[in-house]
Amino acid sequence: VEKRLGLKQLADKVVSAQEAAALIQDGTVVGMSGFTRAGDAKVVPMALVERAKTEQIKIDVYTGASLGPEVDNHLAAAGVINKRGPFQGDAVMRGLINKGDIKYVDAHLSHNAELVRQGIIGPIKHLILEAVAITEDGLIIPTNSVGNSPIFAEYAENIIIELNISHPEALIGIHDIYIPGEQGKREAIPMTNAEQRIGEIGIRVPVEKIQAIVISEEPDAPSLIVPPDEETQNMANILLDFFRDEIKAGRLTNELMPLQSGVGSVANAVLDGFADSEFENLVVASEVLQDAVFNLIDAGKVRFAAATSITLTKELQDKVYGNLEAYADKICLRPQEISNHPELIRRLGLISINTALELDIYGNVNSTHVSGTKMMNGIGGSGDFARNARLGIFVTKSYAKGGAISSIVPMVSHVDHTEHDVDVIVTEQGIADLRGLSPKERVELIINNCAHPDFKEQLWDYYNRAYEATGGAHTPHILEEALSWHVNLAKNKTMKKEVAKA
Ligand code: 0RQ
Repeated sequence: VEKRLGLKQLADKVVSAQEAAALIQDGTVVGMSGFTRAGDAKVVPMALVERAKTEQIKIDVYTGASLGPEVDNHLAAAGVINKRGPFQGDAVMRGLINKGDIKYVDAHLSHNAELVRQGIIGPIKHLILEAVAITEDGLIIPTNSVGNSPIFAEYAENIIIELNISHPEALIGIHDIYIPGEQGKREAIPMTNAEQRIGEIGIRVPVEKIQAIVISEEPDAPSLIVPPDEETQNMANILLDFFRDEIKAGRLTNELMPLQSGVGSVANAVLDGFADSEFENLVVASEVLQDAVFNLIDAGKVRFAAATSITLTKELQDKVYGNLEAYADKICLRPQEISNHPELIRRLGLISINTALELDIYGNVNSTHVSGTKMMNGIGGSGDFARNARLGIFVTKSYAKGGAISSIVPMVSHVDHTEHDVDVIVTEQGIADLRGLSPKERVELIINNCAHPDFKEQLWDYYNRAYEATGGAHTPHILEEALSWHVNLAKNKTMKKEVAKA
């Protein structure tokens, strides 16, 4: 502990998790560190769960992104969370959101910091921040994620540190903390390639803001992704062929452009597909580094990877954290405001790969709402990237729930990424390159190349009748019928219907 607590004057701030949790006040806004189950505040929230057994306490919780079971499961189930933002990915939390018990503010992850600056999120009474060390000169070194912690630290009234001594000391030096100033007075962000370091290795805060320090040894909850299967492997192959065509067309080189890949099993599998390819010297400029990125570093394919968090399965956690020194000069963790900054995504020319729940025949994408009403996880950073990337790619299997659901529908039941933000769609069936195409030109590619064979005829039937009914309008729809596939699903547990043969 002494080695990790460089600022000796803080030694008398060390308290138990219970004592720290007692500082949190009912009805306040609390920021917490953590991004996709990495670098989460853990022991103080669990002490709050205990406290809630004998006392009514409700708080608004803002984080980087989704947290592990301590917050998004246990703290939620204990009834402590009034409002949650900006991202979650937990079955218990999701259930409470969809029951109306928790208010959820699902937001672009790059926007949060500006909302804090403007006082829309706040006033933040406490920040609970997991750190691997506090240096002699007062820098707080975060653990496996940075997320929104720097902006929360700037605006929070009080900071509670969870000094987690189970994280390797080799994390010190991996972070690059740069905070843009006030809008209107701000300089351009001084980064012209993704490998540059532009900030400090930790978060600088006035020492008097540190109210308490709790020593912790809780590891991060491992990621829950499942290994690639035949279909995700196929999607990866389709995407790699697309990149080869882009090289032939002179738009990309063998090093591609910096890659962003979203959360989840599909996105991870797609990235894994690079392992046996000819692409090399790749740079990853993403939000989350999942297993695949470290496998690609090991395979000598990725030369540098920057993100705002590292989220690994148990197996990879042991491998990577047990040998972090070997990766130290190849990885970098930044605030999510920087990893997801539109200015940088556009300047660096990112290739972004995110996952859709469903998409429609014109290319609008729903990434968040099951059948238009029930929240799944949230938009996360997918919108930050899709809109501003050089190439905005969406991947999804063409079907869900054993084939009862078509991921390609006449009209999406909720829009996260409009047709204007979606360049390329990949399913296990094939690819639709929508760039430069008008809505009616897209239909053919999306249905013929990407839809599941079970639903192609039904999609064409809808489109042809919509075309007739609107006299070939810019975006043909039969409004009474556009969402009928979702209605059918609710009533009959399937989107399939008998198509009348002409
Ligand atoms: O549910 O496991 O109960 O069967 O949705 O679907 O196919 O396992 O895909 O794990 O990659 O998640 C969009 C949710 C995909 C995720 C989403 C059901 C399906 C399954 C999961 P079951 P898969 P994944 C950067 C980027 C938004 C945030 C984002 C996500 C479950 O990728 O949250 O991109 N993205 N952030 O059965 C009903 C459909 C369905 C469906 C799939 N059409 N209708 N259910 N499912 N399609 C990271 C961050 O921002 C932090």
